Amino acid sequence: MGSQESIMMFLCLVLVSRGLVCMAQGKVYYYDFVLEEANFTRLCSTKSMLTVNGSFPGPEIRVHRGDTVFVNVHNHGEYGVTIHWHGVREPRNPWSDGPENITQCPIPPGTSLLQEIDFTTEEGTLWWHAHSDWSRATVHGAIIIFPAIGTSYPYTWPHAEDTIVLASWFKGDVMAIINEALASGGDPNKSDAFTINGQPGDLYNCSSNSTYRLMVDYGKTYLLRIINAVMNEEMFFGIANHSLTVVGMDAAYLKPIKTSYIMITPGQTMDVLVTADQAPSHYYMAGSPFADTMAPFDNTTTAAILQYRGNYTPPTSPSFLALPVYNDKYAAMNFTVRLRSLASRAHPVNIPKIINKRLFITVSVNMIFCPNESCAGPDGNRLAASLNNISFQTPKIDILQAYYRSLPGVYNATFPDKPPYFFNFTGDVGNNTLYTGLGTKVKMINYGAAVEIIFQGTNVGAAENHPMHQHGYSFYVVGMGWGNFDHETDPKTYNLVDPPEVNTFGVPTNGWLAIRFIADNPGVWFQHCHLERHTSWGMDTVLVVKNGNTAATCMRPPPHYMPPCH
Ligand SMILES: *[C@@H]1O[C@H](CO)[C@@H](O)[C@H](O)[C@H]1NC(C)=O
Ligand SMILES: *[C@@H]1O[C@H](CO)[C@@H](O)[C@H](O)[C@H]1NC(C)=O
Ligand SMILES: *[C@@H]1O[C@H](CO)[C@@H](O)[C@H](O)[C@H]1NC(C)=O
Ligand SMILES: *[C@@H]1O[C@H](CO)[C@@H](O)[C@H](O)[C@H]1NC(C)=O
Ligand SMILES: *[C@@H]1O[C@H](CO)[C@@H](O)[C@H](O)[C@H]1NC(C)=O
Ligand SMILES: *[C@@H]1O[C@H](CO)[C@@H](O)[C@H](O)[C@H]1NC(C)=O
Ligand SMILES: *[C@@H]1O[C@H](CO)[C@@H](O)[C@H](O)[C@H]1NC(C)=O
Ligand SMILES: *[C@@H]1O[C@H](CO)[C@@H](O)[C@H](O)[C@H]1NC(C)=O
Ligand SMILES: *[C@@H]1O[C@H](CO)[C@@H](O)[C@H](O)[C@H]1NC(C)=O
Ligand SMILES: *[C@@H]1O[C@H](CO)[C@@H](O)[C@H](O)[C@H]1NC(C)=O
Ligand SMILES: *[C@@H]1O[C@H](CO)[C@@H](O)[C@H](O)[C@H]1NC(C)=O
Ligand SMILES: *[C@@H]1O[C@H](CO)[C@@H](O)[C@H](O)[C@H]1NC(C)=O
Ligand SMILES: [Cu+2]
Repeated sequence: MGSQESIMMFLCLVLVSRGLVCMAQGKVYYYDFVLEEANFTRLCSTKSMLTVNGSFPGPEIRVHRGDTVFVNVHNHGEYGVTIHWHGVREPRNPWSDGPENITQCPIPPGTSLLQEIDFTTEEGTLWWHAHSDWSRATVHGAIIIFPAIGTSYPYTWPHAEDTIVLASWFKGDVMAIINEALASGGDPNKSDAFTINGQPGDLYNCSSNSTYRLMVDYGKTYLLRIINAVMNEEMFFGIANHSLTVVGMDAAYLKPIKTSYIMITPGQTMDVLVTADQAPSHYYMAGSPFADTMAPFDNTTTAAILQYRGNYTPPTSPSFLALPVYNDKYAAMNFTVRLRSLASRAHPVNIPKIINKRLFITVSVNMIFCPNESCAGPDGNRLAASLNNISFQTPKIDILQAYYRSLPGVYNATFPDKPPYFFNFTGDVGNNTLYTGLGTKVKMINYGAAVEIIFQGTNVGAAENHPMHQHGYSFYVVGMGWGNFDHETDPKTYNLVDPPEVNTFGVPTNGWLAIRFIADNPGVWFQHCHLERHTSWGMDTVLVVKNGNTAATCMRPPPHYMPPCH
C-alpha cells in the first residue's frame, strides 16, 4: 500500500430516532417529502394525482459527492407508497432502497418513513421515484450530485445547468389503469402524451401556453441533465440545429460523444453539453418514442423550446427537428454502441476480468393460460413476463425482512443460473416457454463474487428492447448484439477497457446484453425491466448478496422503524 494509504475522516451525529450514526466526511441534509394529491390541467382536462409537495416533476435533491441526505417521507395520500433512490448504491443499506415488498412494505397513509441516502461513488445525475404500483408516473424528481468539494467536472464548467425530465401523461388515473389491466389480463392503456418538465408542449392541443422554455445566451455552453422518467417507452431526444455532447450517464462520466440525437431508456439519465452557437432564434427540443416492437405504445412527440435571449424578430414557429422514426433500431444501436466510460486517472474503471459467478437470463413477454379464453390478452389468455421463465410473484412480506429475520415461506433461493432449456430464442419460437412458470425466486450471490450476466432477449410473446435495471449496483456493459448469444465468439467482442458504467441498459430487441460487476454491496437488490408494464407482469428477480466476513462487509441492521406488512 505505502503511499496509497488514505485517511478516512468520520463524522458522527446523534439522531433522535436512530441512535449514533457515523459516516464519511461530507455534509448532511434533511428533506421533507409530502405525498399529497394535487390538481393539474393538461391536454384540455384537469385531474387530481399523487405528487410530492404538489409538484410535477417533484422537488430536486442537490448534493455533492460524499454527502448524506435524510428524507422524511410523509404519506398524506390515500394508499400505501414507497420511494426509491434510483441508481444510488446505498452501501450496505438496502433498508432505505424502497421497492415495494422487496425491501419494505408500503408507507401507510397518515404515517412517515425516514430514509437515508448515502452518496459515495455516484457523480452526475440520478433520480428518485415511487416504487409501488404505477405511482412513479407522477411521483418522481431529479437527484443532482455535484463533484466533491475541491474537485471539478472533467470538462469545462458550463455557463449554466438545467434539468430535463421526460415523463408520461395519462388522462386517466394511473392506479386505475394498472389495476384494470391486471384484472383483465390485457394491455394497460397507453399514455396520452409525453412531457418535458411536466409540460406536453405545443405539438399537443391546449398545451401551447405552458410549453417549457430554456432561455440561453448566444455563445454560452449549458449542461442539460436529462432523465427518462417515462413509464413504458424508450425515447429519442434532440434539439433542432444544435449538436449534443454527451459527457455522463447514470452518474458516471463518459468519453464525450457528439451527436444530433440520443436514445435514452426509462431509468437512464444522460448529462449533455449544448453550446448556443446558432442564429439567435427559437428551436424545438423534442422527445419521441423508440419502440422496436409489435406491442402498443404512445406514438406522440413532446416538445420544449430552446430560446435565445436578445433583440431579434421571433420566428413564426421554432425550427423543427427530425428525430429517428419510432422503430429505427439501427439509429438506436448506432448511438448506444458509442457509449464508453471516461476511464481517466481521476475516474478509473474496475472491470472484473476473471468471473466466478455466471448467469444466463432470458427476458421474455409471456402468457398465463386462462380457462375459457376469459382474459383480455392474446387468445383469451393473461399477459405476463418473466426472467428465466419465472414470472416474479410479489410477496406480501418484504424479502429483505424475511431474509434478515429468516422468515420461512416468503421466497425461495432457487432462481436458476440459466433458462429451463435452450432453443432459437430470437427466431420462430413456436410455443417454447410461451406459458411461463410463476414464483418468488431469488438468486443468492457470495460477497465479493465477480459476476457476469448475459441477458438474452427472446421472441416469445412479443420481442422488444428491455431496459434492465439493477438496484444496489452500477454495472459495466461489456457487450451487446443481435440474435442469440454465442458463448464461443461473442465474448471475444467484449470491451474490457472502457465499457459504460450504468444502472439501466437496454437488451436489444431479439438480442443480448453482457454485464459485469463485483458483488461488494451486501443486501437484497431488485433486478427488473424498467418498462413499467413488464415490471408489473413479473419481468423481475432479486439478487441477495450475502454478507462478507467483516463488520464493514456486512449489511447494516434495520433502522428502528420500518413500515409494517399487513
Ligand atoms: C414540502 O412541503 C413541506 C410542508 O409544506 C415543507 O416543510 C418541505 O420543506 C417541502 N419539501 C420540499 C422538498 O420542498
Ligand atoms: C381538485 O379539484 C376538485 C374539483 O374542483 C376539488 O374538489 C379538489 O378539492 C381539488 N383537489 C385539490 C388537492 O386541490
Ligand atoms: C382505458 O381506455 C379505455 C378505452 O379508451 C377506457 O374505456 C377506460 O376507461 C380506460 N381506463 C382507465 C382506467 O382510464
Ligand atoms: C387537436 O385537435 C384537433 C381538432 O379537434 C384534432 O384534429 C387533432 O388530432 C388534435 N391533435 C392532437 C395531437 O391531439
Ligand atoms: C392560453 O392562451 C389562450 C389565448 O392565447 C387563452 O385563451 C387561454 O386561456 C390560455 N390558456 C391557459 C391555460 O392559460
Ligand atoms: C435550422 O436548420 C434548418 C435545416 O438544416 C434550416 O433550414 C433552418 O434555417 C435552421 N434554423 C435556423 C433558425 O437557423
Ligand atoms: C407513429 O407515428 C408516425 C408519425 O406520425 C407514423 O408514421 C407511424 O406510422 C406511427 N406508428 C404507429 C405504429 O402508429
Ligand atoms: C448506423 O451506422 C452505420 C455505420 O456507421 C451507417 O451506415 C448507418 O446509416 C447508420 N444508421 C442510422 C439509422 O443512423
Ligand atoms: C418455494 O418452493 C416450494 C417447493 O417448490 C413451494 O412449495 C413454495 O410454494 C415456494 N414458495 C415461494 C414463496 O415461492
Ligand atoms: C434463429 O432464427 C432466425 C430467424 O428465423 C434465423 O435467422 C437464425 O438462423 C436462427 N438461428 C439458429 C441458430 O438457428
Ligand atoms: C400453441 O399452443 C396452443 C394452445 O395449446 C395451440 O392451440 C397452438 O396451436 C400452439 N401453437 C404452436 C405454434 O405450436
Ligand atoms: C405488499 O404487501 C402488502 C402487505 O404488507 C400488500 O397489501 C400489498 O398488496 C403487497 N403488494 C403487492 C404488489 O403485492
Ligand atoms: Cu421489458
